[in-house]
Amino acid sequence: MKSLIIGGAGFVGEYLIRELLREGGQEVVVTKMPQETIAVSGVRVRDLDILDESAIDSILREEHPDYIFHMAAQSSVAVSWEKPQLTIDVNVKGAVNLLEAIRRLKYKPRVLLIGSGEEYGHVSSESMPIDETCAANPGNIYAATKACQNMLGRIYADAYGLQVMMVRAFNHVGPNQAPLFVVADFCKQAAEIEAGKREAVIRVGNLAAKRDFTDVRDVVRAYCMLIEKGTAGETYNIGSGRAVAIEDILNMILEYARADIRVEIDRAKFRPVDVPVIEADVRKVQELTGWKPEIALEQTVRNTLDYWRGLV
Ligand code: A2R
Repeated sequence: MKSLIIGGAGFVGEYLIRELLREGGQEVVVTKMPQETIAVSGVRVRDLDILDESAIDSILREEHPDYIFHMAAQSSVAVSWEKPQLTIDVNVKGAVNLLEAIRRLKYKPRVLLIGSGEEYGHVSSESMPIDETCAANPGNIYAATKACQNMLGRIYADAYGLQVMMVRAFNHVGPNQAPLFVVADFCKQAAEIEAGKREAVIRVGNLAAKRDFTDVRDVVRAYCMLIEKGTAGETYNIGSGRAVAIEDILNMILEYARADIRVEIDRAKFRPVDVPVIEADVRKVQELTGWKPEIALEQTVRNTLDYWRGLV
């Protein structure tokens, strides 16, 4: 058995590598961008830009993977507002490049396309928690590209019989996440304050937004279960099933911090459009695989804060 992780040098990729190695019994090949490094040993690493069609073809033909996890993406909502063309190229064209290369193979690997809970966009409170039958109504450019990837995945499964499953991952958090994302951002600021490297003020954006946070280690366990058991053409939500206000997470960090910290609202951290509440209905993945999250949010926040303490 062989797994190929495309875009494995990112935040989630490294956790997925560790999970696959922990499970054992298979070879793991990971692609990364030329300038990136993979910190985990025990895997074979290859360079790949997902926009290079012929390079994808070569890798698939040479490696002949049974499982393909497609993680390569421009993954930040904030960056998607700044760089819409790049986001569309990497997230949409990149996915099509991969699907086309798979279509040309003489066998059918099982493929997981990683999408986002953001795809659902503005959903009324009566429709919470959001299940997979809810229509996508993306509220930002990143979400639109992931909704497009989802539709393409289903079409390739239906039209060409590709063994493609789609996930919509809601917010996932943990140590090593870039501080572009809210929990990492707050923890980094708190750790810098504790270390005396900045004044005792955390700058925050929209605290009222509620999101469904899951520890990244739980998320990658779900990916491994789904690539094995998922039904082609189907979409599966991955989340905790519980929306938490950003303010509650901030309060956890303030409580765990070893310093008195003031909070200041920074309008620059607000997004042009922000969705007020996002909460997942995760019964579909649970019923199929028995997966459920095991790491409490408090634990994830503590681990993330400790990670940033170590770094600063
Ligand atoms: O942008 P970089 O240099 O950090 O590289 C990212 C990589 N990537 C690409 N890989 C191949 N060809 C490209 N043209 C390309 N552009 C970017 O994908 C990075 O190493 C990886 C994505 O990792 P992160 O940005 O850390 O995302 P994360 O949190 O690991 O999320 C994985 C998946 C993504 O599809 C997200 O949209 C989804 O889960 O939530």
